[in-house]
Amino acid sequence: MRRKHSIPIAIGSAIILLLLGTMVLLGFGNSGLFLNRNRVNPSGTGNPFGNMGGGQRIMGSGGSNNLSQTFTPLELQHLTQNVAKGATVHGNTVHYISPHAEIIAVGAPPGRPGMFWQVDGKVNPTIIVPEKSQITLVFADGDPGQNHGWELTTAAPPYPRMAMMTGAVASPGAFIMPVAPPSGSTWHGATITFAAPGPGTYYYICPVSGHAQQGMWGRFIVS
Ligand SMILES: [Cu+2]
Repeated sequence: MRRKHSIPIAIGSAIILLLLGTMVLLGFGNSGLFLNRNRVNPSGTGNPFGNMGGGQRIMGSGGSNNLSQTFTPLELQHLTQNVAKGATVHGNTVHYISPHAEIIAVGAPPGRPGMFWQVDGKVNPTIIVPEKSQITLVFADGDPGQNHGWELTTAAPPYPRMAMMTGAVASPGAFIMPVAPPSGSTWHGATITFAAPGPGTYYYICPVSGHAQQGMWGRFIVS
């Protein structure tokens, strides 16, 4: 019995080894299949940095940023108007009732000087989401001449110049590599989804050096 099976097993093993070898080669190539899982899904549900976070620091993680999504200012305005359906606004606090929060974060769009976030139409608002929420974050850079990214961090202000080196990404995938500034009415950005971290206070910042320090941050509370 053992002998009869040994030849098919040997052939099977050889095929599996060949396949594995091919996959490893592809995975390390620049145009490798495996890099695709890091791309932002243009349909808006991708999780481009799902392999980050979970308490890991993100330094040295460059290279997987892909400018795969663009918006017009008008599109972002419409998205922002939709947010009101799942949230209530008191002063400068946006309180999500829905466990599926959709947040629209625009980096320093024209109309106001300085480094700031326009989130859900407000300037650096405090965002409150219920615990165990699933969050969809639509991000775009509206700032002519400046790169911006987005990060949900455990680090509290005041921020040093290299704010992204302090604390950790608060939830796996809650990070967007900096994108290019707008070209005309084409604004670069990305959409990510991530699970709310455990109850507590976190902060959304721009990870580009100096930007959080200059005011590009807001509170993010999970209650
Ligand atoms: Cu920035």
